[in-house]
Amino acid sequence: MKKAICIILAAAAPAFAQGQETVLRVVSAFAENTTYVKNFEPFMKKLNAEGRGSIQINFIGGPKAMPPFEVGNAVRTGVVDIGMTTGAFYTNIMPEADALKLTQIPAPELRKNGAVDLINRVWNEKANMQYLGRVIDFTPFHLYLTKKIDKPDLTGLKLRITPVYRDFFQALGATVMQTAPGEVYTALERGVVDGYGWPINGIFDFNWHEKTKFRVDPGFYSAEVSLVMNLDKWKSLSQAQKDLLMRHVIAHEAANDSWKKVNDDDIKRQAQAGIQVITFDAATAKQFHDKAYDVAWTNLIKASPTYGPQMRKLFSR
Ligand code: 173
Repeated sequence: MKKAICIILAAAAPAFAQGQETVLRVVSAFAENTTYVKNFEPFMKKLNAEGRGSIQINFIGGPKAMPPFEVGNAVRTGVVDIGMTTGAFYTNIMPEADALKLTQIPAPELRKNGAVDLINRVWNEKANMQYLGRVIDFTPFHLYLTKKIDKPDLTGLKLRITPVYRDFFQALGATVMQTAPGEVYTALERGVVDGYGWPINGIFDFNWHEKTKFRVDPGFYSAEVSLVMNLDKWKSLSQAQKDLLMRHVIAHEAANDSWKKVNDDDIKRQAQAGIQVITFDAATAKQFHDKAYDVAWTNLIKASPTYGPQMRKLFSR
């Protein structure tokens, strides 16, 4: 008799757990009016519609709510539940964060080849984060300039950077200055910098086209923006809540090829805005591109001798 009651209660437990609605507080390292947040809005809408009674997203805001370089720590400590941010913005937590820009295969494949498991081992252990999934993919970074160069020599140029570009631009001779995206326009306007690193898309969100004369091709790396979640909060979810959340994340991730069109459109728009493209001959272009990866992997492996080599193996084509 006792046993029967236990079985009934055990069977009912998931139903009770489902009955509790969990509200997840989300902050973005990118501003509300940017393409990155706009692309994320349908995700939140769909999840909130389907997650009624189970999981709800409460979008707190972007850099007005929290400085972009603090989002990682806020997720780590549980001040917020989920951050939409990029690894470069939380290298203060661990050097491996910035390695996500080095992936050369699409995010859904990284789930299959074990890379996401490796990411989660590191993110769990070092950052108290659960890595949920990638919201930007298929998007290279570029160097944008106010002055012309005719070879990949950045000597004498002062460039706005984040950790994404620091080692590479310095290896090419540049002087660098780190700023949040929100400070780039003023830095350009005042002539404090001669250029900046940024993905192929998005410069119009900040009106930087007004101050940009050149873009250097080829691009390099793969711009990474992802959803990361406080690990304790993740563990507190029921299996049904985790499944629901991940189903939406994985569907969103699988639709990331939409960025290809965004990027094509922005390339056209940049040309219309009068931004000239600086190119190199094929051999020099390959050197430029390869150097970006060599410099980044060398430094990552130095900083992370255990995980760096494993990441390189699973992230590279
Ligand atoms: O340039 C940056 O601020 C940066 O590091 C970044 C990373 C991913 C997407 C967009 C910008």
